[in-house]
Amino acid sequence: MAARPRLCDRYRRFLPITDATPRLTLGEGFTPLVAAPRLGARIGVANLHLKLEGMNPTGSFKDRGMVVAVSKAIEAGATSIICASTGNTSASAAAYGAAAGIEVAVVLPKGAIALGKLLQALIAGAKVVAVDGNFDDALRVVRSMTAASGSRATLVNSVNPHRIAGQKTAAYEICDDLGRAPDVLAIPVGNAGNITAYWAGFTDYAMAGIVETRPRMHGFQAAGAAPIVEGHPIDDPHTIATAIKIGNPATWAGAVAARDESRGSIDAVTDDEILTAYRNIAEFEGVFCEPSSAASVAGVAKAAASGAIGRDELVVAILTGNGLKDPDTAERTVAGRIVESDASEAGVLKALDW
Ligand code: AN7
Repeated sequence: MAARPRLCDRYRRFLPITDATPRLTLGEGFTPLVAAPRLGARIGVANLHLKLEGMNPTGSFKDRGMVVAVSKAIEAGATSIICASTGNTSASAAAYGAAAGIEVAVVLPKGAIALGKLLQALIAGAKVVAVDGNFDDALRVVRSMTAASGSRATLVNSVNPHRIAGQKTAAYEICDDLGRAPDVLAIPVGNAGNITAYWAGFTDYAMAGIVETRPRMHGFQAAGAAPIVEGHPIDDPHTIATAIKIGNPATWAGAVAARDESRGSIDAVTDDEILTAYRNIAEFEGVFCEPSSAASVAGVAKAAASGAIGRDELVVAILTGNGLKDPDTAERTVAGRIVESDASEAGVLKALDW
């Protein structure tokens, strides 16, 4: 496997990996960074790139951090892991836990998880508990369950520093692919671990002298779940972007530091703006991402319109998860588009209006 090393080997000098760390992998990382000229022209930026994190093994960026967190958990002797999740963390924990042969428990807000993500956790054999409450309630429960030393399970939410360490690798990949850091990094913000990890990753590369600059970090929350924008926790967050439906982000301070140190911003985008971006990403670039991921592109469109992002800046938007995870939102978006016909050439020509 010389041609394509493991992610943890490629960036080992920046990761908490030692010779004692088990070599676990599902082939995470190395995701495409693709130019998006048609989408860029549509939303007012001339040099837009999309980082396709939905190409990770379980279809989201979570795998970068999960591979490190689960490896370190096993190294420390853990036999079970637990997390709260809006869906993607649980899908990733279930998969890496299965591959490692350890017990996985996931605690989810009842009725608020995209179908694909729920099925990923179940099919991998995780124990799934749906609680009467939102993500913030679920996180509170699992944090208190694992707070005592000697707890039977390792917490693999992004409050686990190994998760953040692994997620930094996406920033390294972007710099390696571009040969420089971008001017702007646009990213959805939920629990705020990822924006924190990217900023740490860009900072690692700048400190190591691999890049000369760091990007402005532009984070975007859904308008009904925008605690950092509003400056206080939201008790009852709401948005169609269920992955980022979070009212009290665990890594709030990290997001604020990334924003301020980079002279960036954290802004809100409405569900309508998210859904417009979700359709545009697919229709102009052929990339199917999940609604929460489209918050990054919705945010770039908004910031380009206001002048906060300049037309000629090098912009990278992170598409954090795969569109196939949330078939219900996709189905609602395209409802009524199928035209029926009898099985004849004439019928199909007529149906196509050709
Ligand atoms: C597709 O899975 O919080 O700001 O429990 O799934 O690091 O939380 C997911 C978050 C963006 C936000 N895009 O990242 C979970 C969870 C997608 C996501 C985010 C999530 P953070």
